[in-house]
Order: sequence, then structure tokens, then C-alpha cells
Amino acid sequence: MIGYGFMGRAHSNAFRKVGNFFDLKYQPVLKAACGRDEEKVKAFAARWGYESTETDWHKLIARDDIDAVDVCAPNDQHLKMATAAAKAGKMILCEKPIARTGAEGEKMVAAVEKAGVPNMVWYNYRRVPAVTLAKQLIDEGRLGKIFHYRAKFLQDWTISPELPQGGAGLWRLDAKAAGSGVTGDLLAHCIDTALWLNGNINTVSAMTETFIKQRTHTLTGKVQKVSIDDACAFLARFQNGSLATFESTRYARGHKALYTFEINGEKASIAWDLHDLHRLEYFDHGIEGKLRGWQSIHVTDAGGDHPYMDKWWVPGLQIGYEHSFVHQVADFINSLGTKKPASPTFKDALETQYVCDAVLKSGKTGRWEKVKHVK
Ligand code: SOE
Repeated sequence: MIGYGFMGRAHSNAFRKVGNFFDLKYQPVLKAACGRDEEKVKAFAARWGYESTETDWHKLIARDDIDAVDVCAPNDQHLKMATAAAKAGKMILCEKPIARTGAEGEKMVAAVEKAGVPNMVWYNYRRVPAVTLAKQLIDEGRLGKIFHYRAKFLQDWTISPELPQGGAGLWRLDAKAAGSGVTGDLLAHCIDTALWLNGNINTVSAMTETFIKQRTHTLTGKVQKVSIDDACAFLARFQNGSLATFESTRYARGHKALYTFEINGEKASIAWDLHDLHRLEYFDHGIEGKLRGWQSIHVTDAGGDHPYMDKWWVPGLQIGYEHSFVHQVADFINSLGTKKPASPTFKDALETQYVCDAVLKSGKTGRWEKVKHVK
């Protein structure tokens, strides 16, 4: 494990729990945690049960007793860590977004393909059971032809001009470390889910804004220009002919993590909301007229009807955010040695990155931009 922030905790929790709930081909063993601050990494390792610590990630990657590396460091570290880990023949799990740009992502894809190592990017929301159920319903053809896709991810934690940029957690405000603002951090989630549910996006037209132009940088102590996008809204056209709107901001007062999507098809519509993540709203036009209406499906059926839920409690008892990471680890481990890698692979995540690149470009040019595709 490289990194001990928010995601270091979320992933460690998943590695620890997964074997208690899922039948696995291999049990994860928490060999080592790595971070630059020795005291902090030792405390992290002790809390989560890692056998050892390292303060230099090169040393971690060089170790023979490590088979898989989990990159939970800021985005500017992904390329060098993942390519070095691939060269050393390690499996790699990398935090989202895959990198700061498509160009970086391409190098990472090339490295894992050359090394032939299993790889995955942590777009965890795919594995919220209600979202996985949405995927099943779409793949079964229940929505018919898709007309519209609508997604947003709203937060409000950066409204204060006193908030610095850079350093722990706040590297998300520093374009050098993060690559972009809400586009790479939040819209990337919406885009990953959208590509998974509704196929590729061909063209985008975006507007971006940076509301607070200067912030003190934690590492230099100086007031520096803010180069990330604080807000971004874009229109998109999918390859299947459907139209989309996406919106994200960290300036929506009152909203903490309002990730929602809605899909309108010829025969049915689907809606989901992260704040109520165990529910899937479903409208089936095929239902007899007098009973037709939105159904709120409580996705907790443990009898096998609802994805992943047979591994948890009894029907009606819901699970939460952290379980999406447990599901992702389970799928990754059980995909090893099979012909079907756990998604999203680095290659899948590169497609999302290409959409982000086109969105950021369009935000600058003010024009519709074409999305590059992974071959
Ligand atoms: C940012 O606040 C953040 O933590 C993202 O980095 C995560 O990817 C998202 O799931 C929740 O919000």
C-alpha cells in the first residue's frame, strides 16, 4: 500500500474484510504500508495490520515478498509508481483517475501490457449493488433505446477562500498534483459509470470555472494561482446516439457528495443517488397503466436477486460506501488467472481520461471537442 490518506484507509479496510465475506481464490496479506512520514506510516500500519513499513516506495516495489502494489498516492505519482511496479512484475491497483492526463495514462497502459500484469483502477461506484443492478437491467435490454444520460456530482467543501491548496488531502486543489479539479476528481466517477452503462462518448462541449483565483500553498507558504477547475458542466453525445449532461462543482452549498445519475430509455428509466445508495429508482413503461409509476427498489435482496447482497446480511439490511471497495477487491482477486480481467482495467480507465481531456480542452476553447478513443 502506497499512501495512507482517505483511500489508503478505504482500501485497507476492504483488504481486511474481503476474506470474511467472500470466497476468494487468494487471501490478501497486508505485507507493507509505505509513506514518506515514518511516524505516520508506522501508526497507519499498526492500526490496519500491515506487517512492515517503508518510507521509500522504490524499496517497497523492489521487495520480493510483495505481489501486488496499491497506489493511493496523489495523481502526479501514479505514472512513475505504476510503471515501476509493472516493470518489477507486480499486480497493480491504482486510485482514480488513472493519471493527470491521457498521455500519462497511455504510458501506464503500455507498461502493464508489456509486463502482462493484472491491473485495475479504483472506480468504486460501479460496485455499489444498486449501480451494478442498473448495469444488469440495461444489459438485459429493459430500457430499450437510450435517449438521455444525466449525471452530477456536487460538493461544497472548497467555498472558503481561506482554504489552502497543496499538501495532505488538499493536493486536490493543486493542479500540478491533481491534473485538474472537479473534472478529474468527481466527473471522472460520473464518466466511468456512464461509459460502463451507456458506451463511449464521442464529442463534448464544456464550460469550466475557477471561482477562487489564488490560495496559499501549504507547501510553499506563498499565495499562488489556482489552476484547477472548481466547477465544470458539459454536454456530450454518446456513440449510441443518446445525449448527456454532466455537472460537477465544489461550490454547491449544502451538498457534500451528491452523485446522481438518471437514464431515460424508450421502455424504462433509471435513477440513482449516492446519498441513498442502496436504492434504485425504476420506471417501467411496460407495467399496466393504472399501476405504472416510479418504483423504489431497495437493493438488499440476499437471496441472489441483487448483486453482491448474498455475501452480506439478511434481506432488507443495507450496506454502504465502504462495501463498494470490498466488492472491487473480491472481483479483482477472483478474476486472477481467468480470461476476464476485473474492470475497470487501466485501459478502461484511459477511455475515461480521454473524455476528461476533451472536456478540459473544450472548457478552454469554447468549442465542441472530439474524444480520443482507446484502440
Ligand atoms: C473528493 O472530496 C472525493 O473524496 C473524491 O476524491 C472521491 O473520489 C469521491 O468518491 C468523493 O469525493
